[in-house]
Amino acid sequence: MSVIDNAEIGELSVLPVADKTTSLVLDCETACFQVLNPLDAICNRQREDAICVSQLKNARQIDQGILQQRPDVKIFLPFRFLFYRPEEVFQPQTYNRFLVAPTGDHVISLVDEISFTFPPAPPLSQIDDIPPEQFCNGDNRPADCGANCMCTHQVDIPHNAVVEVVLVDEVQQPNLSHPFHLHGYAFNVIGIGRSPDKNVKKINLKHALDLDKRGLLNRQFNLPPAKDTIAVPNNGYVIFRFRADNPGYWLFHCHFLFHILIGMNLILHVGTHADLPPVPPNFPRCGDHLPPITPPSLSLDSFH
Ligand SMILES: [Cu+2]
Repeated sequence: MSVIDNAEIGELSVLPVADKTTSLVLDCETACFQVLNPLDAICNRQREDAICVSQLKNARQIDQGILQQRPDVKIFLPFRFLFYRPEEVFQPQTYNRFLVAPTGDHVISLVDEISFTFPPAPPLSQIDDIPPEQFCNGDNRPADCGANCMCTHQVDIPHNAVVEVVLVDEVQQPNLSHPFHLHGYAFNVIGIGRSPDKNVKKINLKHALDLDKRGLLNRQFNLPPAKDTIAVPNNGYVIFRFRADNPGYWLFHCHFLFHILIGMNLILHVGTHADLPPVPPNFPRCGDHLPPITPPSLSLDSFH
């Protein structure tokens, strides 16, 4: 097989080498190419011109713990955009970050209703330089955190736990699949799909939880493939699992750079500091170097 990889958008086209002969090309006018992860995928249905990652089989043996019925930790992560009104963006004496979408909308991103902000120092080597109140997650939101809740989103995971993550696309932009990437691990893709309920036009966290409770999230345990990046079908979901055997602070984020900048990230914190090697002597240190915010002087003196 030869493979055409459109890595930037996470698509992979698979072309059989044998089809290079003229007769075969003529024979396979309808289904010569199979696209991996089509933007309009409904992965729990077979089709001739496309396959999903969840329909691939792993060539290696799978950790049996991954295949057990119930994972040790299950994390639902819905993600969406939050639309700003102009007066919310331009607040005096603030550095407000936002993305201007092709529609002209000013947006930030939320994962589990939190917009990620990077910590002022690296947690791996300078955890004592980060105020504990900087960290948050869906169960521990800062008091008075508004609709654009900004903090360092971190989910704590016990060392060696079997973890299941369910990503739910609440952005629902047609022809846009957010490619989520996890540092530190390859995970097994257990399921990709969209709601089987025809009456539900838009999936959300509540509906995904309900489907899960009713056993209607699509999961398959026959040699689930290993990946470290997965495209979430728009208006759909992805389920993956991994064994948390690599302690540390691992960034998990959409791989569109402009989505990283507006908060479509979080940290999966595996284990404790006792599981980490000591920081080497004289290891370089850094901070955020954020300059003070001062209002511009309007006096004429500033022009001379
Ligand atoms: Cu994204």
